[in-house]
Formats: sequence, C-alpha cells, structure tokens
Amino acid sequence: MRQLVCGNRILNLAETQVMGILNVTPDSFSDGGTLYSNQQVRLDNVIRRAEAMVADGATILDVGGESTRPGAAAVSLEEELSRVLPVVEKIASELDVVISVDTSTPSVITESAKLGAGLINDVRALGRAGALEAAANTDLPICLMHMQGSPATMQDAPLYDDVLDDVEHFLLQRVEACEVVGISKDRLLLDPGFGFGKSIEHNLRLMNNLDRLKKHGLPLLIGTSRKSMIGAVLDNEVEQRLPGSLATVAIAVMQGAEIIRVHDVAETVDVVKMTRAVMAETV
Ligand code: 7PM
Repeated sequence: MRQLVCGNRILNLAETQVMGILNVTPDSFSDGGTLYSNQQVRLDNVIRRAEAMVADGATILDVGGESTRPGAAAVSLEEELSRVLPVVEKIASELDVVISVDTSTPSVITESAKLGAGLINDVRALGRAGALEAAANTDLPICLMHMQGSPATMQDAPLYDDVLDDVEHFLLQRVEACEVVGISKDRLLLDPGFGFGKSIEHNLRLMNNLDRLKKHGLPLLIGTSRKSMIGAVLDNEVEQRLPGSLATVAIAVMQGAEIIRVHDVAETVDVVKMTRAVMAETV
C-alpha cells in the first residue's frame, strides 16, 4: 500500500512524490512549443527538460501526447503514438525516473508499457473502449481521474448535485470496473481532476475536502499547476500562477496527497519538504 510498484521501479508513497509534466503537444499551454515543433517531437529538447526535472527532484515524469485543454481537437492514434513512444523509449534508456503516460488510448497504454513506462495516467479513467483491458494486461499502476463531460465542452456549464458526492461515486465506480477486469486496488490511484468539468467553486470545494477521497485508502494524485482555478482567484495569467499553485501544493500535502503533478518541480519540492517538516514536527 505504501509502496507502488511501477514496472522496474518502486515509489515510496510514505514520502510525497513530485511528478513533472512533460507535454509533447503543439499547443501545450506551458511548455511553449519547444518540445514540439514543425509537426514533430524535439527529442533532444525533451530529454534536456526531463533531465532538469529529475535533477530538481521529480521522481515521476508525466508524458502526454494528447492535449486535454478545454476545447482541444482530438488527436489521431498514429499522431499520439508517434509523439509518445519515442519519448518513453528515450527516457527509459537514459534516466532513473518513473515514466507516467498521460493517455486514454488502448494501444498507447500497451506499447508504452512494453517500452518501459511505469504508470498509466488516464484523465478518462479507462473509460474508452478497450482501455480497461489494455491496462489490465500491463502490470502497471493506473491513475483514475474524474472528468465531467469531455475536453471539448466540459467547461461550458459544469453542474453537480454535490461535486464531492459525484466525484467520489464516479471514482469508486471506476475502481469497481477495474477490479472486474482484474486490476487490483493496490494498482490504483485517485485524482479529483481539477479543472476537468468544474467551476472555480467546484475546484475549491474539492481542494478543501480531499479527505472525501483519501478515506478510501488509495493514493491521491493532485494536479492544479498553473490551472485556471488559480487564475480565477488571483486574476492573473498562466505565467504568474506559480505562487498560487504552490499554495495548493501545501494544502494538498497537508491533506495527505501522495503525488503532486506540476510544471515547476524545484519550487514544488521545497514546498513539499517544508509542509512535510511541519506535519512531522521535525526535519
Ligand atoms: C490545458 C489545460 C492543457 C489543462 C493541459 C491541461 C491533469 C492530468 C492534465 C490532472 C491528472 C495540465 C492539464 N491535468 N492528469 N492531465 N490530473 N492525473 O495542466 O489534474 O497539464 S492536463
């Protein structure tokens, strides 16, 4: 339970782990296109960025080839495979880090696992046809994230009876669906999915009530880095959201989140250390 077996690497979840975001998409709202240009992944730039994040203390790198930005266009299977697989292969051969693959696509799950991925991170919680089976056939851990609607329209009019109930029930149903295909609970992580079909108030309420997910005993993964929930509170642009993002990191760590998904690894590692020292009342 405290140890997560990620392929050939083990994560100690008694310590908070920092996951660095490595988007290999043309329209990533934070990586500025330097990892992808002229319709292709810039492998040399990707490796340089990956190395820097590992040096800064990331123990997981999240490789994503499909933009889940609100309103984003769908990516073809060929395109997603050609963006993600070379990056997984290269990082697996060069760096000591767990590779997480941000995908909902069965063949990306299958092929990434063969090339050395250590974790599957699916914003659709294995909801696509064939995804449950593909994931079951790897022996990798899987992060199940909550999303209301689909990226194209999810931010149009997010509506819940009670966002805490809905997110909790959805994720528990996905845990059940996983168990039915033979994915045991000890391979699963939960994520409320900040910004995925949620108003500012929904996001704030989820952030203030992580205990509702935590109480099920599965590790929590939290991703708020530079998101619009921060921009809405602080009335600022993406490049000004680091302090706000770090505040949410401290709040998530205080509530027991095990994995923190961020763009700014070095700053996050410091906030995690400081927060954990307070919680432990010792260095
Ligand atoms: C535009 C808007 C581009 C939002 C990218 C994003 C999460 C995730 C993403 C999360 C997990 C981003 C998001 N967010 N996976 N993938 N949890 N598990 O900020 O919160 O990178 S995409």
